[in-house]
Amino acid sequence: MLQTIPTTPFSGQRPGTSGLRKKTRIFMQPHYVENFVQSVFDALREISGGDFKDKDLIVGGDGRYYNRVSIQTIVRMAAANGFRRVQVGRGGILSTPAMSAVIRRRGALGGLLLTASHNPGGIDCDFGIKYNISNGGPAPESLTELIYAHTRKLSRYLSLQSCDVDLDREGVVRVGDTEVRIFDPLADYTALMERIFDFDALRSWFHDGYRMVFDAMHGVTGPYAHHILEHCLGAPAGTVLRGQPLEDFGGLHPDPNQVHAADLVALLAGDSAPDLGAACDGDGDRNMILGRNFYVSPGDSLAVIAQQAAAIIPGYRSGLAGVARSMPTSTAVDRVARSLGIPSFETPTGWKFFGNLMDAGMCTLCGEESFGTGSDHVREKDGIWAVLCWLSILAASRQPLAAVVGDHWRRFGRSYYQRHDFEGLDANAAAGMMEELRRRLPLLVNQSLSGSTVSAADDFSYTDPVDGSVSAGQGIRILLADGSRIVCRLSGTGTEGATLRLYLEGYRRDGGYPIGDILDPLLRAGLDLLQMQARTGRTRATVIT
Ligand code: VG1
Ligand code: CO
Repeated sequence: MLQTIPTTPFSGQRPGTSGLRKKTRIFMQPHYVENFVQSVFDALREISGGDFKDKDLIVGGDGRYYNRVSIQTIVRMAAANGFRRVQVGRGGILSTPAMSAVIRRRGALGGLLLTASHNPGGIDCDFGIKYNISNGGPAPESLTELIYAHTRKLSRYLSLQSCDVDLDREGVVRVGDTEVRIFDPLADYTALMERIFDFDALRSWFHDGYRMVFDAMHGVTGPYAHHILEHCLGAPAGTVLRGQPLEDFGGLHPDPNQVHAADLVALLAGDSAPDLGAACDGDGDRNMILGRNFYVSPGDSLAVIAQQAAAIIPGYRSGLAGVARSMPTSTAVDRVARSLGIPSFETPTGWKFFGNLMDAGMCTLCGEESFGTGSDHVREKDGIWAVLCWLSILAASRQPLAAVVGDHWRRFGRSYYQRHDFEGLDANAAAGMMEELRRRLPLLVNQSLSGSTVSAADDFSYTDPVDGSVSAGQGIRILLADGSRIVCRLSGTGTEGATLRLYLEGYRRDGGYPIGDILDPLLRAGLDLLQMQARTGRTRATVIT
């Protein structure tokens, strides 16, 4: 029976860098999920002017606490809102890149993803919902702002009375007039990977005795990695660590970086280290790549993949149309683009800004410094895909990973790179610090800084070359004459206080310097400019990656 349930708006339901992310208990308030989901549906209806009777909605999540409850709510609401079909990943599971692949392959209107990505999960941790559009990518800002506008004026939502759907049994059931299909969350994604990569070549790498470990961090990639690496590619059992998705990620922070995946870093530094180490985040869109005693920075990873893809990965044999990176991401890929004679785009932070470029055929590969790498095979960053790229690189070269990156540096030089995160800052203090620096930017130009001179200082504003939309206030960047950069911005994914990210990049022809020699002076300059200690009492970052 259809129900129209009266409700009142919640404040703060504005999607951030990647969907709506809050403490789980906030989502657990009565009507909270319902209000947001109804606002998504109302916004979609406003845009299309039509109904959903010939439309499919895909639903899935990273397996965190409150995933299953939210999915049942969404199924009932989607039925009440008149969708033709709702397709749900078995067990409520879908990685972010798999969601993107499924939406595209099945011609769905879009999908709702239950995830707070790399944020910890559990009743006292974080939860999130994001909507992806029919190209498979995150909703663009025009849509997220429209959704937000609806959350502020919502007065009712639609649902219907029906029992829970069995999420663990594949097949078709009906909820109201809507068909609900529970499908295998691995199939579409695996098929896509088989189309892009030379699975025989990867199999032979394992067959010849090379070894890797993959740390799924108890996130959503466990089942994908077990299936693709161990089942399809013949990697021995035990290649995948922490492969079972857990509602609280085993109490860990499912964030693949040197800090939160320190175990894996230690494993790769040990005596019997494998040839390749990799980890993905909670929802499977981030990746970290390690060689024996060697860490590949995300900017270098993107650059090396861009340089080699056409030669060694069948899916890119016809070459790359262009590459893109978010503004704070290292400029390493720009040098590769120049040598390939292809354009390189600089976008604001967040994968949603790559979508238009890829849809328009202007860019094939893209990446972010935050362990995100991907291509136009989907419209999200893709952790397992990145791992398969590196497997392809190693299978082709048969060299240690460190040698591959060393060769790259010898040819292109090296962008020394670090991000310093200052987490849990007082929100007003953080905003004030940014505001004050923004005000002083014009005065910095031509001043000497960190052994060089400031050649430009601005607050990054992006004009989308496809639709002309403008996104301003996307982060402060201070460019030095020697090619170094200091960038800072406030995070849009945190759920507590404010996080300030300070990004440092220094370029040298020689790849062999200790990283601190190049970046420490830039760090000091950045902290001084921000007046970090005076304004927040902090002298050191919470997390350095
Ligand atoms: C962070 C990263 C950004 C990434 C976003 C979503 O955003 O810096 O590069 O796109 O997370 O990634 P912010 O606004 O906190 O800096 V994920 O894996 O959380 O979807
Ligand atoms: Co993620």
